[in-house]
Amino acid sequence: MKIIVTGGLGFIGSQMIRWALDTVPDVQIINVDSLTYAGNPANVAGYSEDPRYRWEAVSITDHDALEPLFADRSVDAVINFAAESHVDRSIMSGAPFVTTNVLGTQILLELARKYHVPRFLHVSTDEVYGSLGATGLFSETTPLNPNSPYSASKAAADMLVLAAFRTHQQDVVITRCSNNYGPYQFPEKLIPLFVTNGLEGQPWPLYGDGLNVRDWLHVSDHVRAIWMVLTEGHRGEIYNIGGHNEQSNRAVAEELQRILGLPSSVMVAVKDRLGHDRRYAIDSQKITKELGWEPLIPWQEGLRQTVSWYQTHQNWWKAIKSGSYRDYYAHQYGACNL
Ligand code: NAD
Ligand code: TDX
Repeated sequence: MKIIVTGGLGFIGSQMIRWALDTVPDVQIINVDSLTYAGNPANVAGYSEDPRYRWEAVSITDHDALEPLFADRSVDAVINFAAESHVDRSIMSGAPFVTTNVLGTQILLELARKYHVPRFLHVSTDEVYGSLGATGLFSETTPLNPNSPYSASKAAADMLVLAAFRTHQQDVVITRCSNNYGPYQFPEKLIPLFVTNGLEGQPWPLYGDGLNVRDWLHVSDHVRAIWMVLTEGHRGEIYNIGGHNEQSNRAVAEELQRILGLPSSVMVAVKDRLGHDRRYAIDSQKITKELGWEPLIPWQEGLRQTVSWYQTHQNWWKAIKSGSYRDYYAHQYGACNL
């Protein structure tokens, strides 16, 4: 089975590649990743010499560079992970989000259609549904109501994927997952930011009152679900993926404090994210009933393993934090007096 995986040098895409090469003997992977700030070849270290794997440093917005990868008609599936993925960055500048997440997805869809790729799996997010109040869950039929430039660009991409199904009967499937955590997550996101700041003796910037809620899922549970949808999901369908694991940001921070043995003073209240979605929570009954998927990694165990990974892989994140990421961090948190 020959698959084009886009964004395979990022957090979730690299987990997908490592899992597939470990688990699926006849898989062949072309990793299309243009290596933005979030991509890192070290995320597939130990796998890049595998003859079943190759990396193409191409943007999903570059139609002409992509076309030869599709032209021999031997590709069985596309899994589209490539995206600008960080909400705070989209608040600073939304244009790259529109270019990659919207235009890039449409270009991939058109090439997959032209060269008769049998399946196109688009990796989306629960953020397209907007924000919940204190109760309720997002189901696949919840209307799209995105609030940030990031989530608006993801929602636009979802609509283009569904349009390809309705207009051309193209075989597409969409997954919408809740917040992921695990190894190799870029340290701009909540959990790796707090863990690595904790290991460096730096404070934890908790936005607003710290009571915004996310539904956390281990990244390995997410990629298992994606594989099930790829191989068994029904064309034209959307599958929500969630962890049944709602946590406020303050509760996440308190759990990390316990694991790392840090005092509560490590948390510093900073100004809130603009347009900060209050609560996400996923109803994932459909994927469970239709495909038999369930999360396997318990939250506290997964979080401990994740902290341990960051403790034993300091070279990985220190290389990131000592580079151009420092400019982003200074810009994002400088005004917060950290
Ligand atoms: P990430 O930011 O860690 O990785 C994104 C990858 O895409 C990087 O390797 C980057 O180099 C690559 N990329 C960016 N623009 C590109 C372009 N134009 N062409 C080719 N490659 C490009 O992201 P992630 O957290 O791994 O998220 C992967 C996907 O999963 C995204 O589509 C995101 O919306 C979705 N998602 C993420 C989460 C989460 O919690 N992280 C949850 C649900 C859905
Ligand atoms: O410094 C911080 N302080 C803080 O309080 C950061 C970076 C975040 N937060 C809060 C904001 C959110 O309520 O923590 C929560 C999680 O924030 P992020 O890690 O930035 O994730 P989120 O905005 O929820 O989006 C993530 O999940 C859905 C991914 O980044 C998206 O790509 C995915 O679609």
